[in-house]
Amino acid sequence: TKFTNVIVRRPAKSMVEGITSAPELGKPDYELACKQHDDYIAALKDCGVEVTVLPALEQFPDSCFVEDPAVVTRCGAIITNPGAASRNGEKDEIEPAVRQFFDDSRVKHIVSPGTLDGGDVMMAGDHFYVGRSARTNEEGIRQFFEILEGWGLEGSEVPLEHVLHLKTGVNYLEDGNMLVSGEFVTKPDFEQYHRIEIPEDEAYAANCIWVNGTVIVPEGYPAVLAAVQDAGYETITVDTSEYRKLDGGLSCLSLRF
Ligand code: CIR
Repeated sequence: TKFTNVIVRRPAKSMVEGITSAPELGKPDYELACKQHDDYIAALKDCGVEVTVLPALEQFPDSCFVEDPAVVTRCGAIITNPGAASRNGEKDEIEPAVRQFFDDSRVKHIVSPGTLDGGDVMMAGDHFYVGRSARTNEEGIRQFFEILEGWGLEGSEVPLEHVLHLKTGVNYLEDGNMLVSGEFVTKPDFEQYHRIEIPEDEAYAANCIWVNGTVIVPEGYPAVLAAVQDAGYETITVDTSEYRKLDGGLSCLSLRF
């Protein structure tokens, strides 16, 4: 795998009204979130990718989390049907940006009653793991697998018990290395990988991203940083504290392809 392009979207001031399961963490600070977003873009550029920066969308408080309304593979793009009502319209906003990179024949859609959030999709080579979650339903997964098959790719479903999205708890670092936390430590689906286990108190940092040999790690999680470095990766840390307040992390903030 090698990524050439990344799409991000600037956070909106309305992000303070974004969906969260952890209101006790407080509302995000918009100015700080912008600074963190700048740092995120800089880190991505250091990994050698071209970054397309889309403008903020005030009508969608969670729209900086571009990973959810689309899944982009080397074969084509899938515009999803996001499972949260306040986010569903984000799919129409991401589509034109994705179309800049793919011919019409290579852009597919998940349609109602199927729902799917890109955060539930994890690519490991030509295999795609899809979490069945509160956002991603059986019909959405069925449609997704049908599209993959048309491209000669394949997938398997992973039932989720505790986390919002699949990639909240597990992320593939290429080279057979899988970062796993919580319910994913023992799931048979990932037995075949070299699993790097994350301590419970650093579970948030399971959401790291591999970009062309470098792993971007959220700032402030020393055990995870050490484990990723021990696995042989160059690392860059980026503070995502303001996105964490909305259950979002490093992977959620970009489409990488
Ligand atoms: C949401 O609940 O949809 C946003 N507040 C967070 C989305 C995080 N995205 C992701 O894990 N891919």
